[in-house]
Amino acid sequence: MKPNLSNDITILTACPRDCYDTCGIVVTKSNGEIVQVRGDPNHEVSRGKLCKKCSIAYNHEWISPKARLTQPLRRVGAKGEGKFEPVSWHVACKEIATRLKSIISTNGPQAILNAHYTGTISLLAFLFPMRFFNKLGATEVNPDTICNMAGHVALNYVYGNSLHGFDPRMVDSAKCIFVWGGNPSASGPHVNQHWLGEAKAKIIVIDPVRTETAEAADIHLQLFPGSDAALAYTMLNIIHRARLIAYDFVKVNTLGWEEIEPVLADCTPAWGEAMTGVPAALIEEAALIYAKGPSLLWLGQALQRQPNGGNVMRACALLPALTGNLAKLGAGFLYLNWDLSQRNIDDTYLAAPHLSTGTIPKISHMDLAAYLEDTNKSRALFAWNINIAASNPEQTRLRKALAREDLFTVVLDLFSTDTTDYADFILPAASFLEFDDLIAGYFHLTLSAQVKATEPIGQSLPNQEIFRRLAHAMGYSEPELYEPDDVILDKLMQKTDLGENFSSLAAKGTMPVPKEPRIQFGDLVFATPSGKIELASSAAEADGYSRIPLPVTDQKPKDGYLRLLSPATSWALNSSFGNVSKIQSHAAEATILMHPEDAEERSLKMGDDALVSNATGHLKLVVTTVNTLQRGVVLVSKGRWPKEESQGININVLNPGIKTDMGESSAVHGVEVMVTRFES
Ligand SMILES: Nc1nc2c(c(=O)[nH]1)N[C@H]1C(S)=C(S)[C@@H](COP(=O)(O)OP(=O)(O)OC[C@H]3O[C@@H](n4cnc5c(=O)[nH]c(N)nc54)[C@H](O)[C@@H]3O)O[C@H]1N2
Ligand SMILES: Nc1nc2c(c(=O)[nH]1)N[C@H]1C(S)=C(S)[C@@H](COP(=O)(O)OP(=O)(O)OC[C@H]3O[C@@H](n4cnc5c(=O)[nH]c(N)nc54)[C@H](O)[C@@H]3O)O[C@H]1N2
Ligand code: SF4
Ligand SMILES: [Mo]
Repeated sequence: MKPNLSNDITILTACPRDCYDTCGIVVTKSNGEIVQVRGDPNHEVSRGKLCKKCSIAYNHEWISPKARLTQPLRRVGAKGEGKFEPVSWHVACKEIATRLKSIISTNGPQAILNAHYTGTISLLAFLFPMRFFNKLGATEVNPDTICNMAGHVALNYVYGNSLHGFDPRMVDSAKCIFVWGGNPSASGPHVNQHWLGEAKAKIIVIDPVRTETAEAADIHLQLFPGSDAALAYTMLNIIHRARLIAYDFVKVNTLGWEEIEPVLADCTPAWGEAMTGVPAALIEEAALIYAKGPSLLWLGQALQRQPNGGNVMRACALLPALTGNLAKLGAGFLYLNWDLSQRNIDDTYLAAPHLSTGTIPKISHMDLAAYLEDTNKSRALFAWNINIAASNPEQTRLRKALAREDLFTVVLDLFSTDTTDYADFILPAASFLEFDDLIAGYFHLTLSAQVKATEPIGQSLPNQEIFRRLAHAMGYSEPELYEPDDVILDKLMQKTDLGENFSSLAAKGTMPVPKEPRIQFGDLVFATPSGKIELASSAAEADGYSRIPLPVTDQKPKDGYLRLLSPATSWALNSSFGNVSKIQSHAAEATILMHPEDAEERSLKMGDDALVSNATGHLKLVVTTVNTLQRGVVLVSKGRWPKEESQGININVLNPGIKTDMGESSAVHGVEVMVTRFES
């Protein structure tokens, strides 16, 4: 429907997807119906345009009662068959509570697993349900282990903080920006186009793939995957020889330089070239530009999705400290800007950990399949804000475990996904267009109002309301479990010091928080054991790691194997939008990108069917030869829905769930595969 401007009303809101952009949105309504969802022209990030995937999805499937889940459903068929009957909220909550109580009395609450992540990052829908799980005492599947835990652990050893990045508003003061292991051309399209694209600084991209971001950069260091620590050390060797180590800064603010310095001698440019595949002269050029600064270092999340991801992150994190590119204008590093306390938002208040009577047990997503197949370890599973059957490793093993008749499974989602197909109860979640909330950006330091533009579709409810109802059915009495949204939003707004309440923020859409740009670590206080930047870390050593990061690389793939990267694509947001029909037609068939010589060596050419396999699984993919990849590396984008594919599986069927060196996190870019001709 085209908007009819005379009767239209517009509502400002924002996008709560797990994305660097956090776009401002204008929703246009005509005669009570949403007729258009588009970018807010006055929003600094979106500037009137959403990304292509959201422009399509938010104007189609996301507002369509036909596409959405509209009522609670109870399983009638076999597990995984996807057959359900509608039931009332009352019946669903009552039966779920009865099962949970019986499991708690026979097996204890830790036999209930709570899997959740960032399907939406609006604060209430993301954090309020934790109040219920804290009270329940369920085992938490440690959320960040599917994404970025190794990086958090590593940066905490060095700086005592991983969530407090540079303030992107300082970009004009920077002379150099490193984008290391991130691809904003897919994963943050507006940050890529505007923030990076308009920066006056020299842009240096470090990525094994010539992405659009790399293509547009001043320098692209196309290294072998997993060789980043060696590259960082080579840069430090160059910087050291050029006398660009910031000794004054290092002396006062860091610990362990005397342990790093002797290691640098062997990390010569020639050695670096051999270890990383990047020409020595290019490493030299990039290192000197960075060291002279002021420089910003963006540490992408892919950087740590490798077997040695924690070590890589610690090695890269040496650069700002040793060159003094920190604690001043135009300098610093950013992993995620998601320290909510910077915005005076108290996540402890939102999640209420005090409701748990003991310590909440945690497991890694890398162990989820193993836990779910073991009746001693799991009797029930909750999955909300997450689509494990599409996005978790060990897809075949996981789905077999999810098919266990006696695994009581409750899934909350907007759509009927591969994961909801395994549920005993599906609970329909309301979308971000259907309830008020707050969104904190994780790149830009912003706070946005997520504003209810319409009633929830059908009987769907926001996550937080679903867990209020479940708390009631469980007979819980703690008032925290029932605190209403508007009361929480008011309390949160009062504490932000913005001088706004929810409605006044809603009228503005998005505000910068803090109001003035801030310098990262401006007070030079670091939350490490010593209070300094720990280049060498006794805490890491006590945890069984080396005291300093090591100049090592991953082993090259075994004979005949290729390194598989499966990063973000601009057509999907993780698995979200895998069901959107217009996107499916654009994204066409699932392909594997490869270097033409790797293809030829395997008697494959453009358009051929290839069998991609390893010990974990196999998958047929269409070959696309490209000159953006180096030899030995293949790429398959993440985000397709298994049930929308002719083979009923996606790339995670090949993902063995290798753990990173730190944080038991996903080393998904460390997977190795064989590629051969597909013979039917
Ligand atoms: N091969 C490979 N696999 C990967 C990755 C990779 O790089 N390669 N990346 C990994 C990473 S980094 C991540 S973060 C994971 C994430 O992977 P997914 O779990 O697929 O993440 P999303 O698509 O963000 O969201 C999950 C679900 O949340 C639902 N949702 C949206 N809003 C709401 C809501 O308000 N309430 C509820 N209950 N549900 C909602 C969406 O419909 C969607 O089905 O995938 C991991 N998997
Ligand atoms: N459109 C879109 N946006 C997204 C997502 C999405 O699925 N689609 N997912 C969201 C989520 S959950 C996350 S976590 C972020 C992730 O977004 P990013 O932080 O950008 O991470 P990835 O998409 O995993 O990979 C980014 C780049 O890292 C490169 N890379 C792989 N291995 C290595 C390596 O060993 N060294 C180096 N230097 N680079 C390497 C890949 O080639 C790729 O180009 O994006 C978010 N935004
Ligand atoms: S997914 Fe990212 S780019 Fe797309 S609308 Fe949402 S915030 Fe903007
Ligand atoms: Mo992620």
